[in-house]
Amino acid sequence: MKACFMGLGYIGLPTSIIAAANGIQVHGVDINPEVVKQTNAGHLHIIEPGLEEMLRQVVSSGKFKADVKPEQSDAYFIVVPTPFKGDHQPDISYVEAATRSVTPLLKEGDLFVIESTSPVGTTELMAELIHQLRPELNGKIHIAYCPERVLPGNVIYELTHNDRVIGGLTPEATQKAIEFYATFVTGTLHPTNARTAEMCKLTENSSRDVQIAFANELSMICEKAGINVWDLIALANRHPRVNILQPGCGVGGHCIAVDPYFITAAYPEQAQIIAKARQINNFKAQWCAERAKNAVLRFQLDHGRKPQIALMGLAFKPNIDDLRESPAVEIVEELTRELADYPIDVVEPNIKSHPKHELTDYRTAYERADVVVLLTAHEPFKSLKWDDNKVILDFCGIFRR
Ligand code: SAJ
Repeated sequence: MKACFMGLGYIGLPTSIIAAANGIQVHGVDINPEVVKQTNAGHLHIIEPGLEEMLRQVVSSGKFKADVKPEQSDAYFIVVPTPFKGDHQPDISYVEAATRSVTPLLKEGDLFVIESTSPVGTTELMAELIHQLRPELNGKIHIAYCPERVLPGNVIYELTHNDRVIGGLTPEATQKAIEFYATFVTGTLHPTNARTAEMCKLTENSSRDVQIAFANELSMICEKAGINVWDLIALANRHPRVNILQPGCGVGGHCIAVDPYFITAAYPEQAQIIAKARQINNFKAQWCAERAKNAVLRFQLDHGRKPQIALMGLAFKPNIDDLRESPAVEIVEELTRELADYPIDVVEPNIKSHPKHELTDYRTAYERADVVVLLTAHEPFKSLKWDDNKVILDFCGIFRR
């Protein structure tokens, strides 16, 4: 069995490496020649624990080869990004380009799977495209959609252990795709149709976004009501059927803050809660920035001097070095711009340097700060001691006060 993976990014690369480690002959394709060069040399261009060793093994065993062009295979996987164009309208042009580039190689009986997060109907659209370009293959290619659901940082475990949803355009295509994934997935493979599988991926991340929006809304209500939101949520969660998530300074990353727009763009009239949740989670970052600015100005009024400020955390979630779509970065940008003539320390313990901000050690920044703004709940921050002499804005629940 030979498989061609189109896209060697955060999902395509780990999936193709794990497939190769399980006996599949893999041809991994990326349009970036530097990625191809590094990958063939056994260097991982993404950060993922344990994966580089696996890459080296499959490269040296000859099971994995990266290239800038696809090669004839038995199965093709589209794992390219689906960004936005204009006002949060999904752009499937990379999926289309990857589909076009493998179409000339297709032969009867092949499997063609889209993994890229995609608007509902994309698999059908790509099937039409393939049939248009290769009419003789109409009905002879097995086409399916199979979303991934792994958590960056735990990819090797989750790629092999998580259940997966597999939706073919025909029951035979679903079956063919299930047989492929069964070579390396020990979780249950759930058969469905392509549209349901596409919607399932969007639903999972939208569900989490809506639940986080609920926690963020509670945090803003509690501030007005003079209630500790962390205590409140912990107490409400003692109910056997309540499980509220944690508030923060907004929602970041490339998935949860993005995928709901795939639904709202296509179904604007129906997707009311989903759209509102996006607004609330975006607004939460502005709300935090406003609170921080007010605290700084209040300190200056009360003490007759400018406070030393510590902005703690840039990553989009705890204990990672990923700053993509991070609300903490958005808040730090706004505060360093609007409070440009104030002494500010920016802290991010998971990265060595930042192109724009000089980084300060978290203990030094905390100790000398008058106003502390906690943005990301990194583990090391939990060792800091609460200090009544500081104004501490704990947006991510380090002190739970
Ligand atoms: N967050 C909160 N409160 C919480 C939980 C998370 O504010 O209680 C925030 C985080 O700080 C972060 C954002 O939400 O800014 C997203 O973090 P996350 O850990 O919830 O999720 P991601 O974006 O790292 O990964 C998600 C996962 N999806 C779900 O949990 C439904 C993952 O399984 C998906 O594979 C991934 O999106 C993806 O690629 O789609």
